[in-house]
Amino acid sequence: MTVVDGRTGTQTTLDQSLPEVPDTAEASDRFGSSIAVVDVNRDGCADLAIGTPYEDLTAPDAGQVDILYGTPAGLGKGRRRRPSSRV
Ligand SMILES: [Ca+2]
Ligand SMILES: [Ca+2]
Repeated sequence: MTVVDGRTGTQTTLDQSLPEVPDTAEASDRFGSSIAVVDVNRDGCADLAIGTPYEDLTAPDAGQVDILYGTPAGLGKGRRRRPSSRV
């Protein structure tokens, strides 16, 4: 999926092959099939919640949600966390 920075207009393609995105890209994951912008850690920078409904975890197609934290330097440039849950 492609994300456009509203301040700079910079376009970034996100998938699970990037170091700031946990896990590995598989065609059947459907990474980014749902997204939400929210300030999860309440630091004033928008964060991106990315749904991957068919990610294999302990069970096939369990699904997960990844959070990419926004920072003044850009999306995914700060610490990262991988909260996983069924989607
Ligand atoms: Ca994956
Ligand atoms: Ca934030």
